[in-house]
Amino acid sequence: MIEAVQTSSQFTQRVFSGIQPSGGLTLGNYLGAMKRFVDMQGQDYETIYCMVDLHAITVWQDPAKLRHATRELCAGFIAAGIDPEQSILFNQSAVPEHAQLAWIFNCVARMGWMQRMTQFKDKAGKNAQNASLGLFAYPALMAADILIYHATHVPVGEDQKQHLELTRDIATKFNHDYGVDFFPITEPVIEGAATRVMSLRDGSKKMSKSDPSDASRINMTDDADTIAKKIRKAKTDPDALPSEAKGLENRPEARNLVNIYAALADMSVEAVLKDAGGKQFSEFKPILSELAVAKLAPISTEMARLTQDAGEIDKILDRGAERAREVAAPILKKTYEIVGMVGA
Ligand code: AQP
Repeated sequence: MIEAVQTSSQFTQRVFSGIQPSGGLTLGNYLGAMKRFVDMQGQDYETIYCMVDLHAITVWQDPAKLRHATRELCAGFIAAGIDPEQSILFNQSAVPEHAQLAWIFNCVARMGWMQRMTQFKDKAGKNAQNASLGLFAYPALMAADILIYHATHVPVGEDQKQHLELTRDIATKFNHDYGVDFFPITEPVIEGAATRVMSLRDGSKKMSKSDPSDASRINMTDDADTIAKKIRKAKTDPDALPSEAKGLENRPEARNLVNIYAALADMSVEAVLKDAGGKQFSEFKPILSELAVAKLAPISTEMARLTQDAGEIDKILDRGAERAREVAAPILKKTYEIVGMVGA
């Protein structure tokens, strides 16, 4: 018989989020995710952050580059302010419980739910028949990443909202199908000025590490000159900046640069426009570059320094995986019991 399980109100306040080592970190990843991970550390939550390498291989990755990107991402987390003692920091494949729970969730999620996922449609493009099965199943693995820790809060960028809704649907269906209150209904935390940082070349497209155009994004490894050059060349319109946020409507490129400034400066968009309203981009862009370099250079310098010591990074990841398994293993065991698996 299944023992009584926790009720939702008894779940520990626990934050989980991850980033794919599918290339270098972008300013979008930093402002939309990592900077906010740092803000949530040391609050009233346990914080668990992951390099989601199993997600990265849903699209083919060169093995040597994947190894490097995973270590560099770990260095990025630390350089941005994640303390591997205070938070649990590890890579996904080192904790097999993620993939094990994902299989259970593959059997809970419905084909129709997965077929509605816009990220799959975007990433698979016109050639969906040739996309990997893993890319299609990605959101079920993401649900497992979150729920294997009974995470209650997940800070993400706007692009992950639909996957978070699916995570809630999977938890609800599992709880309903097995008559338990075992998995929490996780809250997405999507807030701040930079929940969707756009491409510098096209204000209708998300800034992304896999965009073929390097000029479309600021990489966390870019040096000061490169950052300044990319901002100087960023697409804009001919008008001056408005002095109120509603003046940014239908001006996606202008809105993007103002949002980036606001997020980097920890200011509201309104406060930025109070100062910058009336300025031409020729005047605003250098101010933005200066701020971006001031905020990002210390992180990229520290990231480069830490990345050089692969042995030290591996030790941090190993220790993080050990701590993650201490949380994940009992939750997987209980899930297996609920589902009716014998043994384990
Ligand atoms: N442009 C963005 N603006 C705000 N947040 C963003 N995130 C990603 N891009 C932006 C957030 O970063 C976290 C980690 O994302 P990910 O690496 O797991 O995958 P992704 O969302 O698919 O990011 P990319 O850069 O576009 O990667 P590729 O190109 O490999 O697909 C998430 O919280 C995401 O919301």
